[in-house]
Amino acid sequence: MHNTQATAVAHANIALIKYWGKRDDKLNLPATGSLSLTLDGLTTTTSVSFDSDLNHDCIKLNNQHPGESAADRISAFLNLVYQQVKSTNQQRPYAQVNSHNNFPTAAGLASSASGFAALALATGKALQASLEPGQLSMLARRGSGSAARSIFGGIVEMAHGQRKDGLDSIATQLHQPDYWNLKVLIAVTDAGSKKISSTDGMRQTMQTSPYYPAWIAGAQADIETARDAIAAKDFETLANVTEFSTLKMHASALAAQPGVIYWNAASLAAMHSIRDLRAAGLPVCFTMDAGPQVKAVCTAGATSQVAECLQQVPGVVKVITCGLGRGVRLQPQ
Ligand code: 2P0
Repeated sequence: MHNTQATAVAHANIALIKYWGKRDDKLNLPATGSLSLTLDGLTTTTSVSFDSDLNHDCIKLNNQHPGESAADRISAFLNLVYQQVKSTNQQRPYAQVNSHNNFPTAAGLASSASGFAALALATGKALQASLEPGQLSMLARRGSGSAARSIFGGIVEMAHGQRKDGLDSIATQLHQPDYWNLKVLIAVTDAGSKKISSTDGMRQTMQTSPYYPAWIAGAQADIETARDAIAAKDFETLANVTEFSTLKMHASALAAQPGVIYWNAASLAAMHSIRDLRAAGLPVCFTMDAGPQVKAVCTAGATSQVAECLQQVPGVVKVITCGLGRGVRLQPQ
């Protein structure tokens, strides 16, 4: 190998039924399954070029050198893909990695899902391997649990899996992006980066929250409820179980020691506004992740009313509207 290059594009995703907690740290296996929407609006484009003339990895995220820990995480991921693809423990060639998000990373929106999904495909291709979607999902999961879902477009389910080696902890597509015209409106309430990472928040919850066992106990039933509601296009049932899952996830985190609080005043105000809209008959519900942004999920016809309402919530600085997006793919050279 002298110089081999590939570029891949992936979208972020938002979980309706949440992943929160791990059954294995090293293999990054989730303690629960999850169910998500892949978002067309939030896109990462990543190119990987292995070059035998390099004497270290050259990594840039949005044209800047990332911090040491982010760079180490990416180099470790390149090692993993190389070992899997080449079935070897030999030292790999170094690589140049350039990754760009079309959304503000500083807005506290998760970029690890789209980031590791794009990196998995670009790295595999640059190594001249053709990886099946299931293999890509497994690799992406090692980078970040939510990245396993961004391999696929539309509506996606991530399996908890039973195996210790994680071979069955992969995502699959439930429905294509055009199956249901749903929109996700992201109400940005804080442009700063998040204070407690998902990985740390999960660990603290698992280790100290008395509500963690209850969170785990109900997760599978929530997935089944959501899967059935989606199959029937029953928005109301989907809305109820979506809010149930996110509120239970946050309740378990809030009850950790010390409590993990991702919400700010505007987050709470936005959740109330969304509840008010639903009470008035609009098909909309909320979900929140490991940060203060609130995501409203609605049917397409409700989009403008939901956007107007969110824009008026005190503390909401920006609203980003997304539809359902495609899975990871290569960018033609
Ligand atoms: C989710 N989140 O299902 C949940 C809900 C955030 C809250 O997946 O430790 O960055 O890298 O596997 O994937 C974010 O967690 O965590 C996440 P790691 P990740 O979307």
